[in-house]
Amino acid sequence: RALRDPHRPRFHFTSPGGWLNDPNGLSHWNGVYHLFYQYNPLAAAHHRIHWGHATSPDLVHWTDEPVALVPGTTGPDRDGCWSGVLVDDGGVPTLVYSGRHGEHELPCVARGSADLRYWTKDPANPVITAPPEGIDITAFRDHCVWREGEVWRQLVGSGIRGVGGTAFLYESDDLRSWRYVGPLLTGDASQNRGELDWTGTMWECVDLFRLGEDEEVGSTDVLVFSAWDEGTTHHPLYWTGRYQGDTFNPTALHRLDYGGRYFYAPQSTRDEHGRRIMFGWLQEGRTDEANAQAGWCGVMSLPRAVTLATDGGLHQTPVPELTGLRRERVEVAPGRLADPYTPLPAVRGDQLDIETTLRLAPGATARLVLRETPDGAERTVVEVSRAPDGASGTLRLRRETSSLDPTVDTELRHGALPLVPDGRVDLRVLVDHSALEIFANGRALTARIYPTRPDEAVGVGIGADGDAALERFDAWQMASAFTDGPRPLWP
Ligand code: DQQ
Repeated sequence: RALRDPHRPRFHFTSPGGWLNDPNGLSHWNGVYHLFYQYNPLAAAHHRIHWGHATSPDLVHWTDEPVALVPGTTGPDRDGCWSGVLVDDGGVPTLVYSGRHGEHELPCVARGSADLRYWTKDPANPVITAPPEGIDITAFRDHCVWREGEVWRQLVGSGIRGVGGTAFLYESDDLRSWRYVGPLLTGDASQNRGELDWTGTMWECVDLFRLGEDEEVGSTDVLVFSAWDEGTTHHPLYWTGRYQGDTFNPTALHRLDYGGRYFYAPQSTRDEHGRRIMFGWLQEGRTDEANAQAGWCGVMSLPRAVTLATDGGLHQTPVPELTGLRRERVEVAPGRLADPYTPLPAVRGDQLDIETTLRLAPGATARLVLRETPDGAERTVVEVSRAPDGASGTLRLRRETSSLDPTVDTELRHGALPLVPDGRVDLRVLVDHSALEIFANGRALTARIYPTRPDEAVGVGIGADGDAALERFDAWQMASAFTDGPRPLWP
């Protein structure tokens, strides 16, 4: 076991030790944010999953709470308490989650104490005893539950074999007895599997919400899911469209995060300020052996505020509360950017928040170099480009030189960048040891990087090919997010 793991983030939430995956039960309850998560406290491996729990007054500083759900010694969740949600059942906090036994996963319910610390499983679990009859399904798990008029409605993630991923709709008066309504929407899995918006053979962690709900007109419904196939986690996607009656009429399919599986199984909640807040799971990009040696793995994303973008997609940005972790600030003077890039000796670090505004002429590419060693052998590069015709753009994360360790994932990540006609790019980059979150004009790209000389890989630079200008550049060192002091570097 490594006595010191320099890849462990400090202002992203990680578990105290062991394995972490999906965010669960997200809620803002009497002024406190609750983050539950898929958790194996015993080892950095996905096995007999519990629900971990942490609370925060501000989405930034986190305190560990007792483990919320432990798999039963017998019963429907004896092999794991898989993903689910928290709802307010007339003042009683109630969890709906997937109990796993053998190869089966079925919906289970637990009631919480007023402080959301202690949970009692319902003796009637599982509350749905079998998937819909007569349908050949690929899987059946994960839940989205909401109140609609006098009834509860629930989506369970699934897939119809030979057709595609789906979400089954159910209805209930009491969260205990459920009537099957039908598939809300079904995808088409016959598309090329390699495509970055392939919808998969199963939809994990479906999340349905309305944006712009306070306005009479202009609201959009969003159905988020993670495309899965035969044990492989592909990427998070979302449909925009209209949820009405028992169906969802899609208008468009979008990629949620250009990092693909590095921002997986997201879940969102509407907080007490009316904001749509989303978290996702940052998977590791190193080997299972490296995770086991580190003794911890899995990172929770920073909380994102999600709103409607002018092009009909989602605009994502880290919540403003995160600025509370900013410490020393360094500013870089505006000017033209040089080819290929200029080191910025004043901006060094592996725990940084960088906010910059760039202006790209048609055909130009601007780059931000991060986590560079003094000899340049390791470096990670964020690139934003504008096509020669000026109309479209691309966001790229070049990780091929991010690590000299041949066992870590260094694949390129990229996606479309919306560019207003004047070529302006608002770029925000958060570097937290191995965790990297990039936001460019509201589009997100999340990934992991593992330099082999992490203490030396602290250089930052900025440059361009073609005609690009720097209009603003500010960088801050970031403090740790844990109220009980930083996570130990060894669990
Ligand atoms: N992880 C959970 C499942 C979910 C998957 C198991 C997504 O409930 O489908 O830990 O990462």
